[in-house]
Amino acid sequence: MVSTAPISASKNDNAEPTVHLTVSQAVVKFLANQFVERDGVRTKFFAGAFGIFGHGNVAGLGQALLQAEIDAVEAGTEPDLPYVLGRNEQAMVHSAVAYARQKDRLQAWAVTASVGPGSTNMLTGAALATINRLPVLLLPADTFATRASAPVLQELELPSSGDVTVNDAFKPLSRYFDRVWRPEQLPSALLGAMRVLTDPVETGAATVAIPQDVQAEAFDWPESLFAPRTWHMARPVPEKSAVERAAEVIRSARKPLIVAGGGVIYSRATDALASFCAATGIPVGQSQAGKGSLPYDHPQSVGAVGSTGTTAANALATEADVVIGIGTRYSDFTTASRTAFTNPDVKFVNINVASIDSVKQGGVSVVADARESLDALAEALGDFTVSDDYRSRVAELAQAWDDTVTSVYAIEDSSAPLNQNQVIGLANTLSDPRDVVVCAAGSMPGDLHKLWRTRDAKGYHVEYGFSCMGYEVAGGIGAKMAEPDRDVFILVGDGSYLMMATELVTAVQEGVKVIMILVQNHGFASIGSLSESLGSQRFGTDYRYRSDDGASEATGLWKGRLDGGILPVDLAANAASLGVDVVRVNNGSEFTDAVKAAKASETSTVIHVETDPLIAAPDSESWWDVPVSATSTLESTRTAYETYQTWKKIQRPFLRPSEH
Ligand SMILES: Cc1ncc(C[n+]2csc(CCOP(=O)(O)OP(=O)(O)O)c2C)c(N)n1
Ligand SMILES: [Mg+2]
Repeated sequence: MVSTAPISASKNDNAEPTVHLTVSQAVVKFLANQFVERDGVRTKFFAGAFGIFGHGNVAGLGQALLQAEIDAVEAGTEPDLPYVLGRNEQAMVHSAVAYARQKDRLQAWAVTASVGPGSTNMLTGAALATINRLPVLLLPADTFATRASAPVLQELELPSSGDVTVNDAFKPLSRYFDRVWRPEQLPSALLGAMRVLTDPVETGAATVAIPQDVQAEAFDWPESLFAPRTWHMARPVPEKSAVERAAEVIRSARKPLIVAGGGVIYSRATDALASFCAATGIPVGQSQAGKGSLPYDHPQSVGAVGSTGTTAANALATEADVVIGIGTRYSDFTTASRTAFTNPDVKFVNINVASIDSVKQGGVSVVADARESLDALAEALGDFTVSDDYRSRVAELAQAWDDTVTSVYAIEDSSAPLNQNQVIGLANTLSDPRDVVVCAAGSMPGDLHKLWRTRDAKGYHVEYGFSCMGYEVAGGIGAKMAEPDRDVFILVGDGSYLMMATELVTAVQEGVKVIMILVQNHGFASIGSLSESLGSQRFGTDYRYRSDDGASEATGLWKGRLDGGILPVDLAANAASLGVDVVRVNNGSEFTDAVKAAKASETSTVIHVETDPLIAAPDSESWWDVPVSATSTLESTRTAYETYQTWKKIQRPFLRPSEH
């Protein structure tokens, strides 16, 4: 029964002092007081807030950021949450995510956008963050909680539901989603977001949508909401029995192969991996996110594995009797769409902090931090080592691939036009070991995966979870903001550049220096060659005028095929118009001079180079599953379908019964 007696005097009065602030001011104050700690090192978690204002956030979060900035200027300190104006909301999320990646997820950004299109522009960024397991706090503005003036500009107005707004589209793309209809909900929403952002298993986009009226509403917040909070970033240790099971399988191996993913780098397990494989002799193939987990010239490094792998890693993958995945999501590119590991007796050991990844191929699952697991496994394996024969075979294969790289990097005539392999080679050899290469979509990610000689764990930044055209410029800027002491080389195709070159303006505004290599090949070299290999004849992949081939005389509406002359676009002039230095280069000698000047410069440079889209990187006899039309009037498609069927026979599901 509920007591109706007077409260006894011994009960404490919990009322604590309060602070009178708007919801937005409370958000800014709270975020400025969040810290993370890992391995005893404590860091301020939020580097700042990117934002583009509109009526949904200008007077709410905009006012709060302004107030924080003015307070800081007056006090001679840093603002609580330094504000950066971007040019496109999607791009701001890319910059934020790239920053977090470069910081091994120990720091992140908030991104605020106006209601409606400003907010939905962030959806692509949300997906990219969540897929790549990188933290970003999204603060989309939402339509009125009170509905006082509904429907407001840019409101969805769904006839079937009064509480759905465009921001509901963030739900499947976010690892945490909340909408703050009332100020009282804010503390739990912020705690929920922080929990996810600082958890290596859960991390991704955390979205807190705040209606525009609620943003501006005042409330009396308990002071403790703004007390500094330190979030411990966990390193879960592996279960003893799981380590024993893993060690038993590895001990039985004669031809083991490690597949290292991004988790190795985020966990800062690269030194542990280097000593583990040096001691055991187990070679290491690397996924896109895992490239850099060993320097390219480490004796056990066999470079990229999978569809865009090296001949060395892919040969070892075919033979491997035990595959040890560490911190990898086993994407289709890493497994060559499950055609890479075809030894009929292959067994898997999967070390991953996220259980979803640890069970992917079947086999032994070790759900734990990469560094902790490597240390435990090294101890359990004692003096286990692969045979001398296997060590020599690994060395031979790695050397053969390195020779291939040397041969495609070579430039015989420094006054001749460059191909893409040579562009990559020059950028690689002219960059310093700690410099960072940034890329995301097109033919370059695959070519970089194969060819780039990575010398530093953070020197390779190719976003290939979402492979989002348009990430390059914004991502490069985020990477540079995270680590100003490294030069950032953005390698971008003309297609990606045209999708989102806008953030060059932000780079100029912020004094963020990047070196951008803009590879003009007049369309999609990547999808062009994919299309050709699938019998689709490079359809729709060149940037060309329409020819009058097949033009419709009947109606005059169809002007012919897109196979006319090359369009007269001048991307160098376009980049120059955004305020950066631009150099047009035509050969190796000019390219070299341009990179040297760009490195010496204090400001951003775009190096514009034309290449032939038909010259590809060396092949590594691998595959990627892209289904071909099963019936066609086109001979090219029918032939491609036959080849497709052959590969499909090799594809294996790799789900094995548990042996333990
Ligand atoms: C946002 C987005 N749209 C479409 C794609 C599919 N896609 C992948 S690569 C590519 C072409 C890229 O062209 P470009 O940047 O010029 O690089 P190139 O292929 O010429 O090297 C396309 C359309 C994508 N990855 N991202
Ligand atoms: Mg192109």
